[in-house]
Amino acid sequence: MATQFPLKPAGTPGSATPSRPSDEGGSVVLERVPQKVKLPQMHQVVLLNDDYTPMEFVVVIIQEFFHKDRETATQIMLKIHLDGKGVCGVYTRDVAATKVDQVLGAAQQAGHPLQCVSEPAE
Ligand code: TYC
Repeated sequence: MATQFPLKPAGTPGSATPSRPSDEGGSVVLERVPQKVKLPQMHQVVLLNDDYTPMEFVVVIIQEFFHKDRETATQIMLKIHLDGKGVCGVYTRDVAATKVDQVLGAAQQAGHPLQCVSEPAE
């Protein structure tokens, strides 16, 4: 879809203003066109609890991939440990999918069964 510039000459197709005769010195009246952009659907990246992945590994993962400080990462890890799952961050769909891939790759490389999913937020 083509991007609509917010201002366009009055009298052009779609405009509420009628066109005017062209003998007025060549001036062009611009009118504001309401933008019809929607914010993208956001996706939350969720880590799942398991009985084997070390707590320290999960804290480092949350720090590394979700840019949380150590204290916040520890709180999120403990929430996951107690509740079974927890949100580590909210992103556009592609960024969330990349985070999931990064977490699963790091967990697999380290030999831990840590699971990570993304889901639409709200
Ligand atoms: N339950 C794990 C343990 O006791 C720790 C853990 C926390 C694992 C969060 C996964 O997403 C997780 N070692």
